[in-house]
Amino acid sequence: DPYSSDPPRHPALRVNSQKPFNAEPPSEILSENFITPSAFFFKRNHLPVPRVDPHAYRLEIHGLPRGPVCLSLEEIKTKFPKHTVTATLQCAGNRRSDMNRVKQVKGLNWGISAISNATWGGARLRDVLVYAGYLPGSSARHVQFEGLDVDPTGTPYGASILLGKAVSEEGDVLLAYEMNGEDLPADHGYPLRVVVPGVVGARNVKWLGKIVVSEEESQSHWQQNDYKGFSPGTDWDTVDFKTAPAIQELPVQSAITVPQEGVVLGAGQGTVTVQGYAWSGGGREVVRVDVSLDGGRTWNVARLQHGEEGGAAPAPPNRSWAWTLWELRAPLPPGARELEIVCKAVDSSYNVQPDTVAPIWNLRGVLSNAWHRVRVRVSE
Ligand code: MTE
Ligand code: MO
Repeated sequence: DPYSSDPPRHPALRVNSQKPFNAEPPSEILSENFITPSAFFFKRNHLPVPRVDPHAYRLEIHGLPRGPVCLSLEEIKTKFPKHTVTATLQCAGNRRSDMNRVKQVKGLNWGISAISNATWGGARLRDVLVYAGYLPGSSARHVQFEGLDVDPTGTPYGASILLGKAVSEEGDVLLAYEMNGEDLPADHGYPLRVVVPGVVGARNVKWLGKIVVSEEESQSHWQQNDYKGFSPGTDWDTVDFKTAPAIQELPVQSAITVPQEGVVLGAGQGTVTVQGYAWSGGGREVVRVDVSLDGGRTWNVARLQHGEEGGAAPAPPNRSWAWTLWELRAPLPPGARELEIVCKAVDSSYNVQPDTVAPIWNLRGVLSNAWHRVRVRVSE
């Protein structure tokens, strides 16, 4: 069993698939902590977790003038300044279950918790590429990553990002060896992973073994034939993956973590407290979250918690990599026996979420970011 050396996991995780291991935390845990504890951080593995000996570990870097370059873990930790970035990772398939309710899609049936926020520590990818000889003006456009996790044919997980993002001083792309102040856990890429803030989870390659600077995107299945968006009218008989770009930055997203669907609120309390998360890709800041208690007829503005309350410095413009937690306390509408709570976020480019999911349905169930709706009852 290639999965026999997978690490132990927290029993509270909701398991979507055991082999490979895919799981999300109970959603109310997400809004309890600005920084998601690593044990509860969602886990998305396509393959068995590779067990890597940190002393034998080497990172190979190809495609640059001084290359190929080979670095040990110790060299990555000592040759380059350590940089920390608080960044949210979201799987392209987060909230896929909403799309499944419209029409069946292909993929893991994620709820609203295939998203989490951590503080990552490591070397800047930019510094490592400059060390390997990167100079502006090269004809390369992409940085490809390969994991040490392999399928039964020996093919590794792979993905790529734009070179411009990788070398930008403001891109904050890390080769991370720490998550929340500790060594990366096995599930999250020990001993080294890429963290590409603002970019879909799939490009944040774990158990990083190789970097290739290239004129071409990664040729991996996951870059070429997966993680792309299509029209609701495209089905598996007609889809041509070459016609759509690989997902990089994700669209604006939000969801309600508290209360949960179907709970009964006590009318005697007089108020309702609604909590959730909001986030947008590309470093766009969440500037507002609107919450409705009546299915979207009337709206209230939620109070935003950007992370500064936890002592973090405010994010520089266009570098809002971390999510925003939010809360609304509002009087219960008099006489209401049922509430349809809805949330929607606005980002710094004034991008908004679509009100319903059917018009953005796609066969792979990615980019599911319609208004989130939760129905609750109010006791007599
Ligand atoms: N990297 C490798 N090597 N193998 C993988 O299966 N999964 C990707 C990405 N990096 C994956 C990977 C996907 S699809 C996502 S959403 C994120 O890792 C999940 O990161 P996490 O498990 O740390 O939450
Ligand atoms: Mo993902």
